[in-house]
Amino acid sequence: SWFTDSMREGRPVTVETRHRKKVFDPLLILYDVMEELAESSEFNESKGPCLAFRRAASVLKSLPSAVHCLEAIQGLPCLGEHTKAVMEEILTFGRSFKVEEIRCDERYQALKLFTSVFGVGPKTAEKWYRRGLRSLKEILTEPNIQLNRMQRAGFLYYSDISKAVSKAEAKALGCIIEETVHWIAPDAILALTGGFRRGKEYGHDVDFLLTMPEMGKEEGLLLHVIDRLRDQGILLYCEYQGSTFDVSKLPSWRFEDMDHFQKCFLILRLEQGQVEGERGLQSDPGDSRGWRAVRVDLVAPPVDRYAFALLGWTGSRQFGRDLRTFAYKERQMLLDNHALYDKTKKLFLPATTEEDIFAHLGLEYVEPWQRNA
Ligand code: 8DG
Ligand code: MN
Ligand code: MN
Repeated sequence: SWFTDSMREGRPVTVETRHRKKVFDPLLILYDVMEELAESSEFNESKGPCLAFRRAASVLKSLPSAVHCLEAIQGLPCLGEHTKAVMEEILTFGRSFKVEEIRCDERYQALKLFTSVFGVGPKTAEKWYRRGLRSLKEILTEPNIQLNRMQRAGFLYYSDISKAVSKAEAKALGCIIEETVHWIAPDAILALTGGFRRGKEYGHDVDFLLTMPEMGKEEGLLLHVIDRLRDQGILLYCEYQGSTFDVSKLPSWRFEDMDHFQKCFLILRLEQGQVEGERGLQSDPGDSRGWRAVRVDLVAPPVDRYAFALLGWTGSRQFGRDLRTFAYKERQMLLDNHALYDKTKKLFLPATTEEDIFAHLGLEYVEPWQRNA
């Protein structure tokens, strides 16, 4: 089917596979430490160190096998003295005291907990922490806290949307979205993006891109899709954002935040019976309601930007960052989710496929499953 075709591009990810083995793997511990250090720097608004830790984590993720001595990580890029010191600690003591200190930190714990709620960013989390709040229950019972609509949905569906989405669940959602989109517009173009396109087994949401073959026809599509999902009774929450895309703007290679395409962040109701392999099975015996809430992102770029949007939304975030940096530093080109601009020739380089973009950059095509940096 359509979903299986999208997934065929996917392959298993080494670090994910390793996470499921319960053996002592210093590299895996180091990877987790680097991710936590990155998150902790993010809370402290230390952007430089945060990116350095993320790059280090990304390099570690790409290493294929277990490492049992420090020499094995010598000479690798993006691994500084700090990383090596942590690795030495892990190899000697089996753990890192530095990261354990961070894990015990009250502020870190609170910010991590608060930002795990859909709709709560570091700023809101910090505000709550400063008010002396420490638990989700305290947030919900504190009379002076005003939650916005997104945060209310985040709390309402907290346990469901903090649970990982499986590939089978993503596939079931893919069928629902496809049926809905093609019921409205049979010629609509739909693609699975995000982690599942990269072949990941689990994700925190399911991401899709949709457009129409004729320019401008995509404009009304997303709102139609939302209406149709509501009519089917499966729309639990919808945050819609209209397009703010400006064709004359140069792409920004340091692009980090939201792109300007029309999009929506949804929470959908997924019936357990629609998930392959779970028919008649009860995944959680305590939970008999037979459905779960899942986060879904839909993005609708105009068709002439489709390839750029697909490349950007397929991620990973780190891969996107690395590619944009490469374009800028090595090719004097500006790349983001909307366009590619050649600074030397002073012109926009059009693309209809991801292959076109890699070709413009003078790179060989990189398969989605190879973009798990
Ligand atoms: P996951 O859901 O499995 O946890 O991972 P993911 O699929 O890689 O992450 P994601 O947060 O769902 O985002 C998918 C990709 O889209 C990610 O690599 C970064 C990219 N991306 C953009 N723009 C935006 C945006 O505005 N919001 C989000 N959340 N992601 C964006 O290019
Ligand atoms: Mn995703
Ligand atoms: Mn997403």
